[in-house]
Amino acid sequence: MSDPTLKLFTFFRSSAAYRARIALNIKGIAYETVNVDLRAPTSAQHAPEYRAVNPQGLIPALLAEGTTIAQSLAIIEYLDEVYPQPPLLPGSAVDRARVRAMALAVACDIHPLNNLRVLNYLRGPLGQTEDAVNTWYHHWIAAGFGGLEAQARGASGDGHYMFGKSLTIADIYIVPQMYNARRLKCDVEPYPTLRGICAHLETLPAFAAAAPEAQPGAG
Ligand SMILES: N[C@@H](CCC(=O)N[C@@H](CS)C(=O)NCC(=O)O)C(=O)O
Repeated sequence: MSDPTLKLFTFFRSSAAYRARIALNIKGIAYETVNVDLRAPTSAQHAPEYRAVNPQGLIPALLAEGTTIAQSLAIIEYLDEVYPQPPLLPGSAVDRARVRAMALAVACDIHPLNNLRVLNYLRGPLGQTEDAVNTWYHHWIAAGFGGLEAQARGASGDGHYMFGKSLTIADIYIVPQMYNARRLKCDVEPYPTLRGICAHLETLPAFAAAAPEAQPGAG
């Protein structure tokens, strides 16, 4: 399956873009990429050319059907609607709500607190030390992962997926967040269910090909 009009604005280290890459790979969709280097001094997310694409100045953004879609969850649900196989949400309304709740715990409650611009604001205008910034980062990972560990323990069918026995959006959200938690040296020992699920998911080709190290220009 391929749609030559799809273009993903991405950066190898962005966990929100990592989510979109996983979804595109699961669906087997070919797409073009545009690299948006978030690192200072480039900070391409703030350049006028990128603000014209996504005025929020955040990645990912997906160019599809002649328009731009921002927000990874909007992108992924769009892909799921237009390319329904394999489905990324379960069949019943209550199960879909439970899966979305786990994805949103990452998207709304963990990631925004630890995003680059938040950490830079702590470092810059608020004058916090690198130790304080790391403490902040670890605190919000622990607060979020504690709840997700309990949710996944109750919802995972076989310890391979966050919900039931097949891939859902919740899996697409946990892997990049776990990747970042490890990169920032958070203690992930207290989350054996999440660790087991991620260890399985990371072996799947769609996830492996989306990993930061697998992206052109990573490093
Ligand atoms: N809720 C957004 C979050 C997007 C986001 O925060 N992306 C980060 C990279 S992971 C970004 O562009 N950060 C740029 C910055 O903080 O300046 C989504 O799910 O797409």
